[in-house]
Amino acid sequence: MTASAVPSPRPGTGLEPSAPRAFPPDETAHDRRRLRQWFAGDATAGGVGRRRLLALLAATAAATALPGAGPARAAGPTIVKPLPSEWFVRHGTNAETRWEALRGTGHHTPNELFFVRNHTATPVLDAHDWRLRLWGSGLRGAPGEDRPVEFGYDDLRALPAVTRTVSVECAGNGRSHYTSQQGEAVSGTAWGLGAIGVARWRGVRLADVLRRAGLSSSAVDVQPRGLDAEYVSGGESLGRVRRPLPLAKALDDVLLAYEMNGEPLPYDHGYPVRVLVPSWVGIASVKWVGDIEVSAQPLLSPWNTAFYRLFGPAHPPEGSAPLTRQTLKSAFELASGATFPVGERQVLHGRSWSGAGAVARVDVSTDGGASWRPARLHDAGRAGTWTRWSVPWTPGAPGPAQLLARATDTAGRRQPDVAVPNTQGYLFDAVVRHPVTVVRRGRNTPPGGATP
Ligand SMILES: Nc1nc2c(c(=O)[nH]1)N[C@H]1C(S)=C(S)[C@@H](COP(=O)(O)O)O[C@H]1N2
Ligand SMILES: [Mo]
Repeated sequence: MTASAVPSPRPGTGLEPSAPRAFPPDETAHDRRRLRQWFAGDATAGGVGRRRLLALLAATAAATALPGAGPARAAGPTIVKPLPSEWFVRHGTNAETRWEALRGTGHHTPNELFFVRNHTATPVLDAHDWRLRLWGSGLRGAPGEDRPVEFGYDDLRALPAVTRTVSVECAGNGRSHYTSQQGEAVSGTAWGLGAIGVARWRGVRLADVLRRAGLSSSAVDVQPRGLDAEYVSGGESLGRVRRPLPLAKALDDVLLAYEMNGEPLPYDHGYPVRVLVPSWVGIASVKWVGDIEVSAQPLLSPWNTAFYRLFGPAHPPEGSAPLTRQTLKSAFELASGATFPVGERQVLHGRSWSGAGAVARVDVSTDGGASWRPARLHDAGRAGTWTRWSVPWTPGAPGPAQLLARATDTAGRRQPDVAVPNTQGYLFDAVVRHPVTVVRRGRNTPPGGATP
């Protein structure tokens, strides 16, 4: 199969490129129903007791027992691939890509450079004994976990394959800027802007697998679960990473991916198979998927209740609807504090992306936001992935300077100056002020794009 563009969203799914809201109406309405049924005792939270979930929610709203204050680091390496410090910033069990390391790479992030977000540690699995189990009340003839439908690795590889260029971005990407730019205390991994990567993923449509498994017309939620270790938060196990997806999204454009940039998935990115949910927060793209519950009742897990909702003064007490689409962001392919010789023409490079559509334009300021000029776009704008851009700059005077990039997307959103805060620091979307230093020319000029 040839590489295909991200398919244009279908009307009625809330995925239309013009959808102006951060949360598509389908998920908001779906979630309201889900919570109502939960409080009425008809929804299931798969192993986490109702009381525990309520406690987690209450604690989260009060910004106390949060995931950042959670598990002690597992002993031993939690990531398999090498993490040279020129490419990565380490954050506990996670590794963030350095933006300066993306300079000169193509549209797709090389697998070696792709960020890793692990709740625990990468499990090294064998594709030959791997099975994907589908079970639950939303399947015909498979009422329980005792009568699952199973697929082996070769079964999946025998199904029609699709290839798509899609980003994976953590909901917490940019989180540290809530603190550094806005003085907000937020919990969670202090990511810069490097918790995103774009790859060409190859796999099968989740819709094809669900239909082959005997999807029933009563199914409403689909919940993939990872084979990595149970996640422990506040001394208590929340079980293995899992998060419900509304059926409408599961049937729309979700993949079960087994290849990343033309190679089998690397161990750290979900080998042998991961879920890939285009345009949605990274947590939806469950790695090392081992089973998928297909449910006729709405499902809840800590990952769509206590985590991955917005809490805080600007949000409802029970939190926002579960996070779905990513926000709009821009980054320079530059180290923080990069130096440039005064009076020498530079070309600044960067990338912008949006979860609500394609990037329509990018404006750059090299004077701290006083004046702006349009960047030249190097990629045709496409939903689900980023757009590379560049802008020339001749630094005028020695001293500290701030570079800013501000994207506008095809849904009409523009990056604001200030992001609306939330206690867990999700979905940062404000323009980031990138600090650099302009230095006098001379023998001490450090390398940084200067041409002799
Ligand atoms: N099984 C499993 N899936 C997971 C996670 C995890 O810890 N375990 N982390 C999630 C989160 S929070 C993100 S942002 C993405 C990161 O994908 P990557 O590590 O391939 O970059 O995977 C998601 N899928
Ligand atoms: Mo994430």
